[in-house]
Amino acid sequence: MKKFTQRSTTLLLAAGMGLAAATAWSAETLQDVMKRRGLSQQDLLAASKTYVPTGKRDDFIAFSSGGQSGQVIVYGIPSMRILKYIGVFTPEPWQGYGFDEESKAVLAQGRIDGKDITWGDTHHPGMSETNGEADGQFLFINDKANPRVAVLDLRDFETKQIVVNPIYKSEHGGTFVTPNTEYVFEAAQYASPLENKKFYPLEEFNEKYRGGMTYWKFDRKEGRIDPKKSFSVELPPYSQDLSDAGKGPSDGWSFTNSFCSERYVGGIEKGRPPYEAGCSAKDTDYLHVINWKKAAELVAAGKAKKINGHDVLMMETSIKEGILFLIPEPKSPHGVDVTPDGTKLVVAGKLDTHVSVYSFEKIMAQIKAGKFESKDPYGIPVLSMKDTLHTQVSLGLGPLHTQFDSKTCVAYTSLYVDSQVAKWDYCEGKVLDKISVHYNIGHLMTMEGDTAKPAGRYLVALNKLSIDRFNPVGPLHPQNHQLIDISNDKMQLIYDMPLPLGEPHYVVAIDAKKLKPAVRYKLGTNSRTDQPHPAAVRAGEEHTDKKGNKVEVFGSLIRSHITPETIEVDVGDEVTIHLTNLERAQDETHGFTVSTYNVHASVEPGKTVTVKFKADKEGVYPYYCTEFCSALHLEMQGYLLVKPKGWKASKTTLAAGTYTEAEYKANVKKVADTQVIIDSVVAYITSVNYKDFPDVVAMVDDAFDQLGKTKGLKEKHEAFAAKKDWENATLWAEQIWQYQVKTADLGLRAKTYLEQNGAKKVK
Ligand code: RUQ
Ligand code: CUA
Repeated sequence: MKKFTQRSTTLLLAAGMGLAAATAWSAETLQDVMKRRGLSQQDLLAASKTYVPTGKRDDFIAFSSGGQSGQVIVYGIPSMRILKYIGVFTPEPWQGYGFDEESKAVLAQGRIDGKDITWGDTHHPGMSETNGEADGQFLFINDKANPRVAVLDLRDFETKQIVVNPIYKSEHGGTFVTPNTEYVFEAAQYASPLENKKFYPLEEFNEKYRGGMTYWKFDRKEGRIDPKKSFSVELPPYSQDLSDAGKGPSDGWSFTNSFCSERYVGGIEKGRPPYEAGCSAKDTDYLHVINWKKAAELVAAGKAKKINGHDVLMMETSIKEGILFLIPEPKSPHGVDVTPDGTKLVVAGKLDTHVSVYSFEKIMAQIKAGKFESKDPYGIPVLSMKDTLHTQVSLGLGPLHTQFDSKTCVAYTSLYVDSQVAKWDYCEGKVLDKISVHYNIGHLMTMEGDTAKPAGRYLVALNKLSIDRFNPVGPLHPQNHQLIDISNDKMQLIYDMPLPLGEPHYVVAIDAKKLKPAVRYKLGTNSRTDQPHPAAVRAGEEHTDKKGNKVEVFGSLIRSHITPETIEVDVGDEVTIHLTNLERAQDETHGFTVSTYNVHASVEPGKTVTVKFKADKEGVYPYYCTEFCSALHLEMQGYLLVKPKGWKASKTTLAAGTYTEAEYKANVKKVADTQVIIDSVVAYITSVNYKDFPDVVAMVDDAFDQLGKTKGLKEKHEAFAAKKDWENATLWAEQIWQYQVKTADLGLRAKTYLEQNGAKKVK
């Protein structure tokens, strides 16, 4: 401890006086490095396109599905540096997600039939849009296995809500948003009876099993889905797959693919060929075309039927009201993607070498003229494929998904079997370029490529297999996200990123400038509800209540101190600990845990978090801060004392330390020396235009906040010294220094910031 103290004083002195260690630059040249590492010119070019120097930031932020982890992965483009994993459908310890009461309440919304589901098969993230453009406010993501949708707020990158689909048993084609995020929608995948827990044998598949499209109403002001205003459209058991929302001229409509419209069931155990044969026997499946705007009006007019308490527009009604149509599409398609101008939709064939481009105008003309080539077995009008197609283009084997460029008419389609990306022109119907990827690409993604205004520049290939691309880590391989530069005529592969968390089906990216995340919460916020936390406290308001066997602690956290530092309870008590992080400083997160009680909280500046447990084991349980928040982070500690039944104290005083006058004097000198540094830093900061730098203003406020806490302590240690109580005198002097260190730390950070960002002398 002593040693550390001396060293940090020296460090502070060194930094305060602007001393820096001498840096010896390597004498190696670029050519030397290329030779030593076996790099080509091409490699260097790729490196220079992705390298983001220290202190600089990425241009785009990507939100990737975390696949089976049930999380969202955030990374930067072009550096491909991972910035965050966000807990969504599954507990995530770092963020205390699932370990504190506020986040447990969010996860509890995702329970199905009263049971916790602690995994998720996350597939498709979708960003909120305003006028068809990505607005950086919210992110949505679905769970295919357990049909759920989550809402994340991009002000704090936290999961705020989980809704369970009331009528499906699985869903894949979600989440997609309408151009003003009026609705977030998802399509059922594997057909099943819509009524909860109803059993029908497979022999009644055609009659009793159903698919559907669910339109979740999003309340942007609340930042939540409103299940009461949401509805579904009942569909035949055709395995509805990926979908997209119309935009521009096609706004108000949604488009959904399907596979296995053969309605084949049974397989081997029923003495029939397997699903894969039965589900791809016919040449075509159905593209579902739905007028969701009109569907919403019909639901509002009371034309829906309640199933499991949820409004469902039955097929009969949809047919009668003319809001549901089918168009044949080449068999077993995968993605359907609406072009940025909303005039066309691209359907990828999967088992066909073609992508089919449908014209929205032609679709509408056929519907208006009532020209249907047939009806499906449920009576849904079927439009002619020939009469609605704009063009078909042969791209290669296994086309899956399509994304768009900022350049008009330019699209990119993933070719799963060929392991390639095809760049092509969907207006003229011709291939422009192809590039190999590694390997077996599923989705692909361009910057804001789902929106009315794609940003171009980069494309990410989400490859299902990585095989030999990375250092081997056992039979389970990471996925491979490959970054491709699309700013020129020829595509160039520039980076391989292993993604080690589940199979990330899809990812979306947004211009980093559109994101405006907060750095702190308003003091005392429950971040999961965005409301003031009823158990929040300000400094000095901390207290503990005990009623019967319930102990409730209203505490706080600030460098480097947990209030309270001792919690005494009786065995069997129910303990609730609320903690408010009183910090204002950026990045001053404190964590909190109690030994062996399986609780953890991440408490960012301003946040209030609650942990709860039953103190069912007598004994001594240290609690501490789990984030290395300050030089005295390890000392940010306390004890939970769980007393046995009928326990009586025998001693009532704590052991005294041994301190001398010399130690006291040394501490007083240390305080005086540190004050000199603080004064010099303050003199520098106030000599420049620091008020023009909001980040610095926040740091300076925080620094003075810390320094303000020394008030009255000088009188205190001097009074103890007068009584020759060297322990109290020394420790209170030390406490002044603790506040000074935090002040100086902030002041030096502010000074460095100002020096590096061109602050100018005032006066
Ligand atoms: S899927 S590889 Cu789950 Cu989006 Cu197409
Ligand atoms: Cu607070 Cu470590």
